[in-house]
Amino acid sequence: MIPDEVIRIARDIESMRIRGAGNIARAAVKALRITVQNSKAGNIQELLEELRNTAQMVIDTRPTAVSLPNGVRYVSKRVNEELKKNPTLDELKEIVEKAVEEFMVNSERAVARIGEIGSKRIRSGDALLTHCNSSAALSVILTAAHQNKDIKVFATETRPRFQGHITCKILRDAGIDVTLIVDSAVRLYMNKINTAIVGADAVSSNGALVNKIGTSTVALVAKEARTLFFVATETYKFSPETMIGELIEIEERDLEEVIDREELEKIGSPKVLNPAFDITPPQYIDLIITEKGIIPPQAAFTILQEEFGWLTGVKEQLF
Ligand code: RI2
Repeated sequence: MIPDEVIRIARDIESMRIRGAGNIARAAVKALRITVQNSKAGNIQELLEELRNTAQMVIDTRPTAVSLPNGVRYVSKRVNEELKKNPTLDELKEIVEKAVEEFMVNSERAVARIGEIGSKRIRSGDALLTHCNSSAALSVILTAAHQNKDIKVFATETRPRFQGHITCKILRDAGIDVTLIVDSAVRLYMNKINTAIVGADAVSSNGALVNKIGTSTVALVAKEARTLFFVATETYKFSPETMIGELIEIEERDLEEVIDREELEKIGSPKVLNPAFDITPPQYIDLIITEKGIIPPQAAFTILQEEFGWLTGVKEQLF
């Protein structure tokens, strides 16, 4: 039986009530803790089955964000190590709780570290542009502002969900000079921008970025205008599956996010596509700011190899 609270978390991730690649990973990992706390398992095998069910449920909510499986993997790896020591049921539960706590703390620390590292690349007087709402990208911008650097920020609306509004609110609350623009105005203002900075939902082994729909247009326009394009991301958003040739699935969301049914009928019911993400090739990315340091996109493979070793291509068993 999957606890109601876990089902609620899965629904909230799906509906984007909980959103942002980092936030959803933390919510998924928290769901594992809730599973253990509500467990009815009488033995270890039953507990592992409960954990597997929760893991599958949260991973399936949003197919693009690799932070979900990677967050779950973090906990699963600790459990698998512990299993070799023949733990009791209670000891195993304790390991899950500890691993969850560790993931929470480490992932929050990573965002702060990305801010410290990335802010060194922001100068006083810079005009920045950001797309969507990324806590990693905002960490860089907010840290630069805390260092009393005089910056202004252009924030795109980010149709269709308008996450740009959240970005504006956060930056305005921090007293930063922010201008909201429609997504299609990016080219008009790009010549005024020193650096465009965005987050990541996934980074592939060749350094390509998967991020909110419209990101690749921002990167293309930045390249053409000779504006720097930075990505701020924790290393757990790098996709190990891409090392063995898997493609990152682009989530297609409900058309009603784009247009309501009544209006759709009025305009003759055309087909509607609503991809949540797009792909920016590595040659459009100047650098990737991670908690481990600044890397060129070409170093993505090294990060993955360090984190996951050489994959065999055999799908690993979670829990
Ligand atoms: P942080 C978001 O996805 C955006 O695409 C954002 O750039 C990315 O997650 C990373 O966000 P969505 O949940 O983890 O809005 O940096 O679809 O907060």
